Amino acid sequence: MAESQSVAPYGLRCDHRVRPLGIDEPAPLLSWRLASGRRGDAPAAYRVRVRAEDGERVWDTGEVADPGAVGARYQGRRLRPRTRYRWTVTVTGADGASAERESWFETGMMSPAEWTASWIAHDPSDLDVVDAPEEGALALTDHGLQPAVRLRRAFEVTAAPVRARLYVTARGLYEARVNGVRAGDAELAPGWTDYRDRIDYQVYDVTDLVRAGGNVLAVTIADGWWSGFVGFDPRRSGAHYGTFPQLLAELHLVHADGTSDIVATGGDWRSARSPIRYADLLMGECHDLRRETPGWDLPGGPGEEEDADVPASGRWRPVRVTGSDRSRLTASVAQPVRAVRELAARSVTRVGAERFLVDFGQNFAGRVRLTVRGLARGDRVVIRHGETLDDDGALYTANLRTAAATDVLIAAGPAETVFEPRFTYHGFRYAEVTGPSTLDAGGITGVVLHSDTPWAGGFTCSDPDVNRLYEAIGWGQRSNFVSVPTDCPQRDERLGWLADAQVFLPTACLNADVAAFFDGWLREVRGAQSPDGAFSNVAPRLAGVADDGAPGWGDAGVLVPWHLYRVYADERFLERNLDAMCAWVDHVHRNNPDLVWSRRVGPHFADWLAPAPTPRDVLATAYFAHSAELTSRAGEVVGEPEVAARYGALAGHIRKTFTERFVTPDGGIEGDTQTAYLLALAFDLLPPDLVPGAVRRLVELVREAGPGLTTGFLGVSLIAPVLDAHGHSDLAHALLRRTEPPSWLHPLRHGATTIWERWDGYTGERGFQAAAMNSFNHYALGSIGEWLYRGVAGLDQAPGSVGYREVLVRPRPGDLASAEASHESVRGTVATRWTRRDGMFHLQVTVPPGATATVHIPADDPGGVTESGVPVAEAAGVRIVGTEPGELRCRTASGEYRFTAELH
Ligand code: RAM
Repeated sequence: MAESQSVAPYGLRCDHRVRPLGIDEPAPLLSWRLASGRRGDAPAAYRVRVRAEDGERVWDTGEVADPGAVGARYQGRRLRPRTRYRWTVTVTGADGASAERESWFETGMMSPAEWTASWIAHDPSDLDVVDAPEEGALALTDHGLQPAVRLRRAFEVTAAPVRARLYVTARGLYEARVNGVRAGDAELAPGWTDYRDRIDYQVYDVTDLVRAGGNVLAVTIADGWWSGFVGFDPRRSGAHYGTFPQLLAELHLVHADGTSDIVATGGDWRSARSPIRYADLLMGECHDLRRETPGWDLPGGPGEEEDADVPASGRWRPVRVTGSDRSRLTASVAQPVRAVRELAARSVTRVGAERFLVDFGQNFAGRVRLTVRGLARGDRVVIRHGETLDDDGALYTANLRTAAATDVLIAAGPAETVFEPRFTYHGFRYAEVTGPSTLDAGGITGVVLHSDTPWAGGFTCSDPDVNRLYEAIGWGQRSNFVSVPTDCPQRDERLGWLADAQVFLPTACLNADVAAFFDGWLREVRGAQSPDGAFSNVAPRLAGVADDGAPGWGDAGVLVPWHLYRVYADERFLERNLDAMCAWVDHVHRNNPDLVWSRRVGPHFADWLAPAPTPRDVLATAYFAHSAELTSRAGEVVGEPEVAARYGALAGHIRKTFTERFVTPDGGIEGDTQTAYLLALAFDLLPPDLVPGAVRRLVELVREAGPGLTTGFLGVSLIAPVLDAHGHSDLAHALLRRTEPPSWLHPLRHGATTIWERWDGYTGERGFQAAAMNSFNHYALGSIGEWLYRGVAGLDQAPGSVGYREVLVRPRPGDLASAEASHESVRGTVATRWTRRDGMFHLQVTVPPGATATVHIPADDPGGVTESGVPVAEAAGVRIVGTEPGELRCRTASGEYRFTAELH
């Protein structure tokens, strides 16, 4: 087969991950991106072939003529558990040339019946519970903190296996080792799910770690979300799912002769308390290095024999078997949390005899790695974390509420010691280190943790402030995509709030490939739905935050799958969620038969933290209409015409009610707030004749405010897109560049490196907002990121398009000199770049193979626009589709285009 110079697949993924281990899905999606160096290239057909590792051909699609395809759902022979499958995709271009790429995926256990392991734990009566550190003024009513424990099992093999896989999870958090070497690089595994319903397990390839002779599988487990502190409810602050951590693991060894062995957790394991005196996600972690027992994770290490000389605290004993319920185990579908990058200390300042203040220059989620020497045995090093400094330059921790966020090291002696907590993370920019007599910048590093969703976007423009805003938005995403999308990483909260996720999702999807991450989280959203159809406010659901979903919060259960479908062109987002979407809309409808959503509104957060409150019924009813509409569209996509018709009709009725109840004949909306108009316009609630009046009033309100915004969490995500869609991108730019609060640039003027929870988290006049709710790392207000790509840089997809099949390029230069954005879409790279110089506008566009683009080129003289130096009318792959004053519109095939227009 001739390797083509034209269209070729790359970026092969299975269920949105690259070469995943542990696929439990019986029909995973095999997908690829497309690239080509030639303009106008398009795929004509694809062929996918899958073989099991023994060579058996399990699937061959044959040549499928489908120029739109960038993936195929597996429909071959039934996949076997714990098996590697190699697959190839061959893409044939319209020119007849073809190119092939190969990848693999490996199945997991696929069924609970495949497991043999039992849950094991260290005898909980041997766990000495300590009080959490006092910093943070804890009300420890229901539990204290307990040590992490170690569990181990020695085993012999006669010859090194040809393959070894560790299938492992915990009720709690685990870190597994084979012969002293860590298995994989997942952090905070198995991640947070509602453990009552689902517990994720992970799979690691440990073939290189198992050897002939004696081996040890050794695992440390800690409380984590299972039995540690989670959330903010003082009556239910911790131990939400259980009271002590437990482990379940199976090591599968496959030998050269085809036989296999399993080393599974069970009564033959031994356990001991670890030197980690406690480890908690909110409170922090304490390592007592005096209790370290080197070699505990190696063959022949402690634990093999009863050792009467070892103090009780470190004695190894038989584990307790706590059960064998494997029915809730599912392979994790998302990328794990990883230590993704490291930040050097920007400065280390001595602030006391043995006290230092470290600035990492960036607010983030993670922890520090500290190297110290010269400490006496028993000396303590205490590391406190904070997002900012108070007006006296001291670490500010009041906004952490009860989260102590304090790590402690107890030294064993003067030798150099490296300390990095394992089972906690904090949201911070600054660390205060008390204990060592010296500390320099080389001795401390910031370790950034987040769900390792591949970064897929970029944006820069000629305004450095806007670039800093973009960076802050990205850091908000990194800091809060930690196993689930959280509101904030620092205080005693860190919950998967639905509205925050919903408003930020479009930005998140442009920044990174979050398909697998949200696929995982949507299981929690569905799992948290009440029997009568109410989505929740947080997912995973948590006692204490268990009311019905509020308008805009619960609706995320509809909006999120819909948006993911549009970005990732994977219909399963709708198939898997459609029933839940219908149940949600039915629930709201059942309780509000008059179609004004005023009952069962949960804690009605309205337009949370908005400077101007929008009437609750207006906001709720707008969301009701929108959810009904999207449910209808979802029904249409997945081939449920009855659903499409029923919810489509309902949406129409709600829109009518909305207009009758809340809209005046000239397009004025009850409450007369920016958000009221934004919701009505964004969700298409108004009859066409009322739209101009509503837009006019919105524009007045924005102008009257400064121009400025008076929106909260919900309204803010709509303001720039709606203004832009109605011809007022100039105002969107004015809001973007505004520096007085409320604005995005105001926090940056006060040193922000992430997005704040509140527009006025800190002001020059008033100082800090109330500490009870003042996060400096909340991504919700960062939803403007979407418009940086779609508006400023002009990188978008057409309204009806799915998976960037129809790219829309419509830059909004404002008075900027340049901007550029790129996005690694499911189809391939989409990119725009424009500059404005000497009265000329240069626009470069990249369209992936198989896609087309509609390009709007701002031009004083639309007739004079050129592409790569020739008049557009003569350019290959370009067709003029419209000329308006100040703009030329054309359609392009795939490839790269360089337009030039006169623009003064
Ligand atoms: C706050 C959270 C979250 C928001 C809810 C309503 O506590 O920070 O961001 O969605 O309240």
